[in-house]
Amino acid sequence: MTKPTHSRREFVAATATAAALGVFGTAGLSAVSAFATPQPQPFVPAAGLIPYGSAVRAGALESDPAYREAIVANCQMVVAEGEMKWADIRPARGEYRFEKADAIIDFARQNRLEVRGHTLAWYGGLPDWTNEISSRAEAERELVDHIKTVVSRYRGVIPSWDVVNEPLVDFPESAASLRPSVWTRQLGPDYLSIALRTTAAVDPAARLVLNEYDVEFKGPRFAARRKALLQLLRSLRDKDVPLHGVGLQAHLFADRDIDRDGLQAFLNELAALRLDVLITELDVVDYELPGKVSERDALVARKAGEFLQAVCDVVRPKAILTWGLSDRYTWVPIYFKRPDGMPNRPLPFDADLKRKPLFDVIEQFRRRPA
Ligand code: 9MR
Repeated sequence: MTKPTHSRREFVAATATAAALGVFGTAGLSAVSAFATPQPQPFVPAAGLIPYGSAVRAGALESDPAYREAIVANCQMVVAEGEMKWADIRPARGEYRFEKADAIIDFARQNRLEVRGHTLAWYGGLPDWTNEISSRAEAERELVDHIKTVVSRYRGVIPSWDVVNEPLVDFPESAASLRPSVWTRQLGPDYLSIALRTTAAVDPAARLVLNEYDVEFKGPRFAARRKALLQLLRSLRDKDVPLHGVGLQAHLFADRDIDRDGLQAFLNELAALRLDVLITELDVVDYELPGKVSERDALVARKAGEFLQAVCDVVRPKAILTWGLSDRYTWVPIYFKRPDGMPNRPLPFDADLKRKPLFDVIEQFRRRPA
């Protein structure tokens, strides 16, 4: 692994105070009560840098020491790629399984990393049994029970949650164009306020985030998404529904243009609503890019740079997370395999854990003064 340009030491020093305040807790993790630490203190990024983090996989953290070390060396924050989704936590009705989620918390605590929670109310990542939910009362009971159980377990440990994930259809007409799911079928748009209000009630100190994708590009579909999302955010605000931030997933595509003006106008509206901006799942889908690796890596970094420039020129994101650290573990080939059969390279480190130009671009924006 190449030596990172910023050291973990900086972060550890800056978080010593937070540790002293009990942010990370000291208890073992075998008992549920181990998570019942005091309310989270505000996260203090090293030397004013924007904190950087990555989605992680519990299995890989356990089986792959080099990957684990790379995460520890380069991240200040982690988010579970799947282990806190319904499918993992609720494999069967009435059953909660926390082994894998707890393993990530345990890893983060041992290495003084902050954890973001992902995700509580989503149409995806649901276990099959949720298809049997057949009434409004049952849906509300399951959603509320899930949020109460999961959020209270990690109260004081997870200071920021992607409560709502991907609420809109691909090409929305308005805020009413919610993506169909068991939640919209049974609860309609109320599922959003139920999820957000329940999370706030269970952990009043948690920062509540609505996480969405495909809002940064040029073209009518993306403009419609920004417009519908703003409408949705305003309607939540009008109803006094608690919400603190918007997550821009930022699954960028090398062949799509960033709409700098459209994105900045959107971000200015978020600022007017006093909503935080987080970059939550950055990566660059490279399936249509040339095969030559150096050329491809440069184009991936350039695309991310264009996006980060557009964002950071108008707001300072509270965090920048990529959806994985290394090309060794990425969701991209599930949907976007390259036609030439070469492996995808969407992330800041390659499959051998060597740093790529994308890492340097992120680093450059993290270091920009506030
Ligand atoms: O990367 C995740 C993949 O491993 C899972 O199979 C999938 C379904 O749970 O979700 C992927 O993560 C998604 C994230 O939760 C929400 N935004 C899009 C991400 C990539 O598909």
